[in-house]
Amino acid sequence: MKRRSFLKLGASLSIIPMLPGCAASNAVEHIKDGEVITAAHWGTLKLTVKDGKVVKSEPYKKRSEIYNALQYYTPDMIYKSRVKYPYVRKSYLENPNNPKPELRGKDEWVRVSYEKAIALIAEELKKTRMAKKGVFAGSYGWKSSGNVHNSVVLLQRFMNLTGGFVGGLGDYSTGASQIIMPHVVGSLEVYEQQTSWPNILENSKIVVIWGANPIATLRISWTASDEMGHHYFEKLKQKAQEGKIKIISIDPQYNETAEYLNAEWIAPNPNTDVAMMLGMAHHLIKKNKVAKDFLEDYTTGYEEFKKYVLGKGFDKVEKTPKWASKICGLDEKVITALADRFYANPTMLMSGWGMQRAHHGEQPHWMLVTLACMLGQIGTKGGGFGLSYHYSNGGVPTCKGGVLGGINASLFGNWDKDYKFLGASASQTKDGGAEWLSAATDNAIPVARIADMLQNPGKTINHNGKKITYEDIDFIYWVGGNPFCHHQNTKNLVKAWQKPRTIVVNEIYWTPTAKMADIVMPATSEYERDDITMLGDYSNLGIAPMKAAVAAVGESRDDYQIFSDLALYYGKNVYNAYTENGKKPLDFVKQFYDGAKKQVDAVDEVKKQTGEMEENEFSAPDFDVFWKENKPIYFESTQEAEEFTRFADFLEDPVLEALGTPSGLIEIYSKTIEGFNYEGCKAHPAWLEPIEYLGNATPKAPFHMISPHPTDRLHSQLCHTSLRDTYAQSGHEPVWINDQDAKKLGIKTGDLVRVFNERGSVIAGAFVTNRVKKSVVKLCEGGWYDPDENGNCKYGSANVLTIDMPTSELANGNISHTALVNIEKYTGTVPAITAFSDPKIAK
Ligand code: PGD
Repeated sequence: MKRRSFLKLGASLSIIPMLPGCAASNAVEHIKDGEVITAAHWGTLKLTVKDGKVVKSEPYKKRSEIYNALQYYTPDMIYKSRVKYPYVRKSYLENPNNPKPELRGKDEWVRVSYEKAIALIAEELKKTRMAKKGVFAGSYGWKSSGNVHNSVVLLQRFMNLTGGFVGGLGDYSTGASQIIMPHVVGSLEVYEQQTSWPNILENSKIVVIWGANPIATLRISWTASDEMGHHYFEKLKQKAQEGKIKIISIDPQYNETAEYLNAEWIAPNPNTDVAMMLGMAHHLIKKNKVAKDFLEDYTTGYEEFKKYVLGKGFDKVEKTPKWASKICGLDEKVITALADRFYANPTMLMSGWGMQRAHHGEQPHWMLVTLACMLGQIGTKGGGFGLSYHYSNGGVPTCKGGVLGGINASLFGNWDKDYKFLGASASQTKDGGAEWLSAATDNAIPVARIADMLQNPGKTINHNGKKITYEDIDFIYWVGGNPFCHHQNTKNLVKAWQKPRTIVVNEIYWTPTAKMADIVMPATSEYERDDITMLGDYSNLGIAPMKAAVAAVGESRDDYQIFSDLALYYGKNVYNAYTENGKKPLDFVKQFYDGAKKQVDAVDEVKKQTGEMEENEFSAPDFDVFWKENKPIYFESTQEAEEFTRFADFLEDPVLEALGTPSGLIEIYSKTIEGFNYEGCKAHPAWLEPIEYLGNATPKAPFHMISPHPTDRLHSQLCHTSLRDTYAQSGHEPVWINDQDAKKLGIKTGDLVRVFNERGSVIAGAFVTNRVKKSVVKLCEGGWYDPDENGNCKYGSANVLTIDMPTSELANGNISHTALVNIEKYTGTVPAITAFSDPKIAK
């Protein structure tokens, strides 16, 4: 990062005194008794409030019969495991210059006043910058719903105003696919609207759910789930029952979705889907069942790929179904029959993202697209591929209404006029921002390389054709995320985490990450503050108010308040810039609503002109009425959205509707990637052996562990609630073990087991089932890390066992589904689980 500008700023800051007004209370209007309608990632909720406390939580206006357990635990989300006051780790408080980082997670905590905590954070941040050390505020995480209290953006808005930060690139969800797909089809695909559900229901004959569990994952949305995805899966089930659509689940586990849909189950070994697809491709070539016209008109590089499949490629191996069978563990006939059925029927290949969270995770979706090209159905109403049917209700027709704005990390106003005090001028950068703003972004790292960066300052890595050099990070500020649950190889992260001098976390709960900080600021939950959110991501179904239901718990403060107070410490002008001259959260709520209302009014106007709506009708009331009524407003989809077919325009005219790839076509062979000359990603999709999988398993680690998203949590969120009692086995995170494997190991459901490998071990509760393939175990991600004295986990957090390595030099995604483990019955003394209790607080 270039230091000149913020050094100048830092120097000027040291003379700014603390200003009065800091730590204004978090007062917010709320009712004492009654009902409040609000929304969370897991849907629209009706909360019952009695004597100023939330006593009941249930769904509001369900759009699907499918049960969503997450909607019933709001009281626990408000009152359990809370960080109620600001705390500083004892050794850090004693001497921030020699804070004994090895005691993170072990030290006692000291309660301090809010004002003291604000001053300490601000001073130590200044000190870090003066010393020319790096500040990391990439702060990855799913935070809470709400367009104002977006904690990650609020943090970055503050950092941008006070000296910049090292950020994160991409995400843990789709790290590999979001980089490879633009090379292949010119768009992200993982976050694009899908061919509409009405089209699928009408035109598909086979729906393949390939490594996805939408009945579980559609319980949540990035904004707030509208449950319309579940609604369409109900319709899909109906079609299957009528015998009109065949549903196939390709997955090492027979998941909730397969069970719900009574799907045919094909269970390849984990991480071997590419080999399986290559076997299918070989069969299609040999049987001359290839859509030649499609390949010729819409793709480039097929001939190179064909050579590879037929054994004339870089590895000289012919990818016969027999070859594939040995790797993926499926019978040759299963592979060839699937290929035949897909070729003969309109087939929609709906893929999840788990398969790309694996070593060489760039390959599975590239290969899936290639297979779909060979079948020639891309752009048709019932065929092709889709990478987002399991996420945020992809495929649900988009409604026409308004879209809410949100708080942003960049700054408002006129640069030269409003931000001169920051010591940079608009002319310094092309986009009107300060030099250090661009520099911070330039130095961003692929999110999952966090531990690598902390441990190796100055190291240069390859990333999608570029070079990135790691900063020397000495200050981390994390909000809205839980890296001690989400990042791979937790014990290595514990080591890496000892490198910086200062770590600050704003948290609602005493999560494993909060416990690993130096300073913890108590954040309000979404039920204690005013906010607003969209309903449904792709569907744009409506807008929900998120009105505070209760007062802030303890001395917790909104992240907005915390960062406003930090900004004030830096000076009145910084505060004014941060708060846009003193705006309160409700001012932003109104501003975002009013912006959306203008768009809704314009849609209404057209309807009035065409007679679809009466002159005196309106879809969006004035803000005061909307807020007082405390009810969501809903929009309607259009005929066009109902009929939407992804890639239909491209199919119609590949020249005028060319894709955003260098050739304008689907790139089965990418010259761009060829030019990168990476070991881990060739110029066409290929089988590249994972570092760990059943094909190289040893007696020391004979099982492949998959760690998918949990059904009854959102990652680590809700793990501390009593919902856990409904799925835990003997109080621990459940691990699924195949019944034949369990028999050999003498393990029964409810037994405590030790799951382990060279990276660490966890105690989990066995769930014995025939719904997971032999030699595979399933331990869902997101269980709270509960370290014993050796850093092993007493509760069952999957990432203690996973590998912290990039997918390849192309995308640097995480490889959480590539891990071999061993498992045995636990016979030792069972340590008490402390993950959900408060840490040691000094008296
Ligand atoms: P969450 O549990 O949602 O997980 O990782 P992520 O960190 O997003 O964490 C959000 C945290 O934010 C919680 O601790 C919550 O209390 C806090 N929070 C919520 N609202 C607020 C707020 O308003 N203010 C503040 N200050 N804090 C708040 C998820 C990540 O895990 C993701 S997205 C994926 S896709 C990955 N998936 C896997 C996987 O499949 N397998 C494994 N093994 N590992 C994974 N890790 C990744």
